[in-house]
Amino acid sequence: MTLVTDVRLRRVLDSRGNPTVEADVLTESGGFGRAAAPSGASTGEYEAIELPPGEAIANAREHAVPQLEGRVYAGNQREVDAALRGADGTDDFSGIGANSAVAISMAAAKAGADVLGAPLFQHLGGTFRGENFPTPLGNVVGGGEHAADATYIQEFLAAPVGAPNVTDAVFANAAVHAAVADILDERGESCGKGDEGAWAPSIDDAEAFEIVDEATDVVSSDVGFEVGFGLDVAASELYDADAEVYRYGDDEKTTDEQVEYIADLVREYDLVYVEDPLDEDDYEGFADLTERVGEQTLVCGDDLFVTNTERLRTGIDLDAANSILIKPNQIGTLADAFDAVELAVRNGYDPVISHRSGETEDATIAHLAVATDAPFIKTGAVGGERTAKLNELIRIADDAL
Ligand code: 2PG
Ligand code: MG
Repeated sequence: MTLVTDVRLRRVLDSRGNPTVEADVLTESGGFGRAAAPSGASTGEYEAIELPPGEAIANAREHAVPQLEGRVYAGNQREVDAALRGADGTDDFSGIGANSAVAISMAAAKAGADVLGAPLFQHLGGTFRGENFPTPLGNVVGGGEHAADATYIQEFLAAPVGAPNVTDAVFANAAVHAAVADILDERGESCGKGDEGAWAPSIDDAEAFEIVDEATDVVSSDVGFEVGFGLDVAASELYDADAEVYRYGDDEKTTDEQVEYIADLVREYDLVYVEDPLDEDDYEGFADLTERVGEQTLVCGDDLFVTNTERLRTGIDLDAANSILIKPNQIGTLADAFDAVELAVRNGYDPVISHRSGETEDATIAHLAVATDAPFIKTGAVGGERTAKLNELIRIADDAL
């Protein structure tokens, strides 16, 4: 039986050195699952609420754990996640914290898989055929909220779209990361890394485009398949709502100029992916851009949709995008994340499964991406908390789990 007998919660470290919530779920038959909540820095205004971990744990112990222990089955994800919602009693998980909720939800899924003796992606995805692997988007240069004194655009993402398999794709992104370091070195730019392990040089965005374009070209000819790149503009962080302009330091752009700027970048650099090119409230600006470049590239909503089916429904009605970023902690449970994927796929939107800037060694999103047959997974290029997911993808492909 997969009856949940124990739910244990604790504070553990995340990659920024902050505390986060880890959950253990144990079942009657000896099943075990462990998972930890990630945490964002450029969080969307409409995300589910992350509480300070101590408070999230105390509230979950008081309200959620008694509704789970001896009452729900770990193999029945919908039941677990409904119990979490019921115990929380709010729309945005501000009762027990989305960080407690997502850690318990993912740990229960792992316990369910453990009882079945199946890898998590099979438990979650059922009929996975093992043919299409998600292409990893690897953050190689970045700034924004993830690093001070670096680019305004938050993430420049290597995208090995021509890779014949996931292993080659993962190594191609690491090679782009290394090639960027070489080019920065040649240009005399020393720098550190941002929160996701991307280089964070004090250069302007135009120079970053040159460098990433060169690095992806070099790696592409080395590996013999196409390696393009994309962006997470994280434009909500650049938008000044009072002045109604996007601020790039002393430069500013109106919404029309921002749409034009991004459309030009898509054409000039053949960008394969553009995330959050406009503010999180600007469905119309998104729709304008999607109309212009949606045939050529993925226009992806992260802060716009926050993995929320209601916001995605609005976007679909307005033709705002053609892709949605899926972050389980933005909405609170795996069942909710699956609902968003399903709605997206039914409406021709590509789901992109994503990490957060604050991460742990938890590799659930690698399984989620495979289980949902997502075309892309965004999970960085280097660094232990990032390679945890990348190496798990390699293992899944190798069937060595
Ligand atoms: C994003 C993420 C992950 P954060 O904006 O897409 O790259 O960053 O977790 O800080 O929101
Ligand atoms: Mg984003």
